[in-house]
This record gives sequence, structure tokens and C-alpha cells, in this order.
Amino acid sequence: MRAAERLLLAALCSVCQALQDGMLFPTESPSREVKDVSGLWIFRADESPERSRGFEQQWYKSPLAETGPVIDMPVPSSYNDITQDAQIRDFIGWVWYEKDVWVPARWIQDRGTRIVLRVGSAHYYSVLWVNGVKVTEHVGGHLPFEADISGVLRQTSGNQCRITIAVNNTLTLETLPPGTIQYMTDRSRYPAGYFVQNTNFDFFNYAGIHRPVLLYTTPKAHIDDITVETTFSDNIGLVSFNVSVLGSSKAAVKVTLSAQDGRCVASADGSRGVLKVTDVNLWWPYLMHENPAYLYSMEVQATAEDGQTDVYTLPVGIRTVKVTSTQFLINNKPFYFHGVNKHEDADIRGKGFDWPLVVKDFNLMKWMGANSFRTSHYPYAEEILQMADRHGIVIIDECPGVGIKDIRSFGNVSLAHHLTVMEELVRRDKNHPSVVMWSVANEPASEMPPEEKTVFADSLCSARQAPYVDVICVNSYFSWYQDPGHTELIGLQLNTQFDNWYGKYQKPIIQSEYGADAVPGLHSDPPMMFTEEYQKTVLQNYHNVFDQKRKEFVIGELIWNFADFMTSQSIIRVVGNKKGIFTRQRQPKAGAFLLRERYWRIANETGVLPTWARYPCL
Ligand code: GCB
Repeated sequence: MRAAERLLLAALCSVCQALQDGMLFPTESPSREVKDVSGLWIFRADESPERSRGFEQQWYKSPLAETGPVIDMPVPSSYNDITQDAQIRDFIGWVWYEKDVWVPARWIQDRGTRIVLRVGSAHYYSVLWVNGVKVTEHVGGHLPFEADISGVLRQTSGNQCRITIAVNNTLTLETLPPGTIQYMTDRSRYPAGYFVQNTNFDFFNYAGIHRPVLLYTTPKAHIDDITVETTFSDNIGLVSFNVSVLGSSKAAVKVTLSAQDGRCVASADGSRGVLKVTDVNLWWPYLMHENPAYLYSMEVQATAEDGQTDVYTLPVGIRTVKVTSTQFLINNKPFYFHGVNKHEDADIRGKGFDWPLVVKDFNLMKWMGANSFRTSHYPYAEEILQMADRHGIVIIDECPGVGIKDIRSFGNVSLAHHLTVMEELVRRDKNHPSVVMWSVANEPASEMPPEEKTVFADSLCSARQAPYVDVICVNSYFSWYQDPGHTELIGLQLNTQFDNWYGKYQKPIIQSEYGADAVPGLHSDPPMMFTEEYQKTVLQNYHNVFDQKRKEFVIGELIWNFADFMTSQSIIRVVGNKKGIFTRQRQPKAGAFLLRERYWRIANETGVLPTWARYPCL
């Protein structure tokens, strides 16, 4: 294991460089093809004591099945809950994935075609080979990475393509989230070489290839990145765009913006410019407007000197975001976040991307009148952001800076990696109208005096960060972690919390977490901890205070959590965290009905609802 850890650290250093290329979501167009190579892969965990056998024996050089026993593994999925083997569930170190795919012959033959291999995400550190040749590596578990594999395919065995991906879930002081590997040296209690992975976050460290693996093509001269920024004045929408093209220095760029009915509403030539849209349809959040989530379609064409044209179409929502000392404004109108915190988490698949789950979750959020969610505690799949764009669900987009509690995670290497991850996140998500805020970290011990080693911090934005942020997000668990059982104290303590933060910084506040565990089906009256009645009572007490403070400077409330989720095993978790208002299988607890009533009531007070949506549950 030590070798694997060393390998991980060495790679971290080599990859900590500034980003150069864009990372547009792969879509088909007249010039681009996409081939999804997710599905059934084969898999082998490197169970050697040092986890280094795969590298020593070069498992990427030959078919994985020739190196030893392999098993089937679905992609995307975490590997942890797929088998009956606790060793696979709790595995730490390198696992190996492999799949043979066919690449269309014309992709290979046409030398003007660029072939890219893209992994939506793999947790945590990945190395990729194609036909035994290393094509890239990536540090970080929640963002995409890709490699141009045209050269490798053309040099090796043509259109047969063996993709090998080694993934290591080890977390160190310098990863995001951080962790430590602890070797247990007391031989009377632990066998030789015994180690555990320690972390300071409250969700299971699911690992594997979590999002789709795609092959896609572009012409050699291709649109590499597009950045749009939007604003409006009266009924004129303005879309500034910046297109970067790689592979040609003189490509002619043309940009066309179309309305939902296909009508062209503006166009321009050149790689930078501003499009003017008269009678603009703004992008509005769900429940704030009769026609929310309006998306234009921006088609970008780049024609290179050789006459080849690359075409990419980007959905564009025109909206503005502003923050005052007491309000959050979308399109200059006050927006109140009534929403949820989520996790990418489900039975069997762990953190694996799954369309049925995504669609079910959006249906549940809309059912309960939620207008927003936070991507606690890491970036979610881009397909989820696209859903949010299309449904008008507002997003606070969080980086995986969670559990940063150890003083040794505050050094320059950690900082450089944190900056790289933030850059990767913003590069990927900057054009989504649903994303209105970046969350840099959850509950870091940034208030910690340098000499201290570990400190418990209970607010997402701790005091040392507050001067630098636009919105203060506070997590608190009165009557749960503090004064357990005493719901009668919530009113006093929550009022004090809000008044202290606002008094000190005069910035708007979101209650970014609050809640209580409820084991579904457990009841007691008067309420006791862990029952559905207790969860409801905690929520009601918080809501009473929110209702006073939202008239002043509280701009949102996000329940912890949307659904129950898996954690590591501990004496405070009963098969995972049970603070969900839905079970892990997405069935409502009593708290879900309470929130549903509340959110629709708030929406009816503050939004402009379409007739179908008025008072659905009041
Ligand atoms: C928190 C954390 C979240 C935990 C939650 C809890 O403050 O931000 O990750 O799951 O509390 O339930 O303890």
C-alpha cells in the first residue's frame, strides 16, 4: 500500500498544472459523433499487499483476463456494493477496469477526424491506457477527463480498442476530500500490514467509474471551449460569447442563437462578441414564473482553412444574478432558496450515474415544491445540471472540499490542488444558467489556529472565510448534535445564530443544512430522537425562525438531507445517515409532507405560478 500511496502522490504533483483545454459536454452534431462505451466491463482489484502488482506486472499491456481472475463490473457504478464480498466493498487501493470496443473504421481512416476518450468521472485517481499505451491520468473523483486517442489508435491495432482504466480510491492529506491512511502497528490487535482509511466526511467513500465513458469525434480543427455571459436591459437580452478553437489559427467562427420554436433571434461572426435578443425570454427558476427555464440554443460553427466545419450547440439561459446585503436577486427579483441538499447515492450502484434515479429525484423535488439544491459535497454529473437547466432548478455548485480538518491539509500542495479543482469545476459548469453560486468547501477548519490539529466546525462558511464570500451559508444541528432531545431550545439558539452572523458581516444568509435523523417507521409521541415525529418537530421549530428571518436577511433554507444515504460504519450511523426526508429508496417520511406543504406555501407567496401549479397541496 505504501507504494500505491507514493504513486498517488507523485501523480498528484505531475497533474497539478494549470488547465489548458476546454471541456465541452460531448454532443452529436453534423461534425461530431458520440459512442457510449459504458456497460459491462471486466474488473480486477489488486489485492497484493502493496497494491502495486498491477503496475509491476503491467496489467495494461495484455488483456486483463490473462493476468488473473476478473469479474463483471457495470459502468457507470461504484464497485463497492456490486458483489457479496466485504473485501470489495471496503477495498482501498488500485482496481483495474477493461473493455474492448470497436472504433468505426471511418474514424480511423479519416485523418481529419480527432477521436477522444472521455470519462465522466472516476473516483479518485485514474490512469488510462488504450491498447497498452498510457493516454492520460487524472486526479480527482468528481469531474470529467479526456484524452485525444487518435494517434494511439492509428499507430496500434487500428479499430480495435482495448481501454484499460486503473482507479485508486486512496485519500491523502492533499486530495479533495482529504483523508489519511493509518497503519495499525499493535501486533496483538492487528495483523502485519493492516491499515485503514480515515476520513472526516459523512458519506461512504464509494469508488470506481461513476459516470459514462464515451468515445467521441471532432474535426481536427475543433471548437474547444465556449464561454457565455448573459444580462438584459428592459426587453433586450445580451449574450456575450467567447469561442476558442484549437487546431486552426484562422478558423472562421459563426454564432447563431435560436429560440425554442427554432426561429433565429441573433447571429454574429467572429470568436467573440455580443448577441442582442429583442423581446427576450429570460431563464426563470421553477415556481418563480409562468414559463420557467427558457433555453435558447446557441449554434457555433468554426470553419478551418481546409474547409472543414465543426458545429457545437450549447443551450443558453439568459438571466442575471446579484447579491445585496439582504437579498439574492435573479433577474433583479428576490429569490428565496427553498430546497434540499443531496448526495449522489443509491442502493447497489452507490455513486454510479443512473438516469431512472436522476429523473425520479427531479420529480420528487418538483413534487415537494423545491426550487433549488446544493451539490453537497462534490460536483454532480453534468447531466444533472442539464436537467436543472431544463426544469429551472437552481443550483449551488460545491467542490469536493469536504472534511478539511487536519492542519496538514492547509499547505501549498493542497491549496494548488484545490485551485485546480475549482478551475475544473468552473470550466465545466460556467455556462449552466441553473448554477448561481459556487461553494468552495464544506465546514473546513479554517478558523483553526495553526498550532491546533483538529477542530470541529459547524458552519459551512466559518468565520475566517466570511469576509471573502457573497453569501453566508450556515449549517447547524440544534437539538441534535447540540442539546440532543431539546427541541424547545431551537428557537432561541437559531435566532442567536442568525443575529450573530448578520450582525458581524451584514451579508445574506442561507441555512445550508439543518435536520435530524429519522428511522422510517419509528414513531413516538411525545417525539423522541430518531422517530419521524422528532424529525418533524425539529423542522417545524426551524421553520418558525426562518419565517421571521426571511423578512430580514435569511435568503434560503436547504434541508439536510433529501434522501437517506450511505456512510462508513460507525456507532452514530444505523446503516447510513437517516436525515433524509425520503428514504434511500425515495419513499417519503412524515417530514417530506411537512416540507411539501411549506415549500408550496412559500412559492404561492413569493412566485408567479402557472395555473396548474397553484396550491397543489394546500
Ligand atoms: C454536517 C455535514 C454533513 C453531514 C451532516 C450530518 O454538518 O456537512 O456532511 O452528513 O452534518 O448529518 O451529520
